[in-house]
Amino acid sequence: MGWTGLEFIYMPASPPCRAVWMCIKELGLEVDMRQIDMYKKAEHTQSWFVKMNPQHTVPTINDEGFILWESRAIMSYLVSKHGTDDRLYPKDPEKRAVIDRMLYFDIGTLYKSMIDYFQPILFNGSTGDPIKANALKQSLDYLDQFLEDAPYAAGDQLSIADFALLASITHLEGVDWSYKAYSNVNRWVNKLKAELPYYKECNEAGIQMFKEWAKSRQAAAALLNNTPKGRKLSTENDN
Ligand SMILES: N[C@@H](CCC(=O)N[C@@H](CS)C(=O)NCC(=O)O)C(=O)O
Repeated sequence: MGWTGLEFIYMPASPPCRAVWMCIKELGLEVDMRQIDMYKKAEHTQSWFVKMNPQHTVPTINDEGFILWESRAIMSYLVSKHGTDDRLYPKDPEKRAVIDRMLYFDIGTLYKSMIDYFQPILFNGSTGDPIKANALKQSLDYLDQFLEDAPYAAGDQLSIADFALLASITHLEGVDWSYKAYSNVNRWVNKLKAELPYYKECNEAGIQMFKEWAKSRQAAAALLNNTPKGRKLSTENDN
């Protein structure tokens, strides 16, 4: 495939990248996929990338010179700029407001509670903080309530909020944190996995990649802390 004019810089293990990738697929966009290696080569710290995105985060897109990062902003931009309709992010103020509410819930509450809990475990080898675990459980409870009567994250229709939240929730599969007890969340995840023809392509290898990286972090932490090898990550099942 030749140069499409729209470059998508990503790493499959990154949930926000998986969300944008699903959005690209749903919109049927042709993009230049530029995968970078952040784990071994720290390619996101290289000057070409930092010049482009001083925050050096993926996903980042380059749409004929227009550079944008922040996955949720990228998704709304892609729908507005390249969507054949506004289905995934309707212009109707109320519909859009509900989608925005869910996107803010994801970045500010759900995904944040996951990062807050797992980051110290994966980066510092610490055992899970029960207060942070509770915050994560509470976020999952909220999402479970939101999905009680709704087939999709923001109501009756698939939207970019589903991509953001689905990528966040399935990230838990990489650290063996079971969300099955949240029955509405579980039903919604299974429904989307079955409905979205691109789910596997955009998610499975990335989740596996994250899982292996998380295991290697755990082994390194075990060595550092002189704890027995193979110690399980502190997950919900241990609490
Ligand atoms: N809120 C951002 C988060 C992006 C983010 O933190 N991405 C991670 C990978 S999951 C990253 O690029 N980290 C590298 C860094 O911060 O240097 C989004 O949704 O795009």
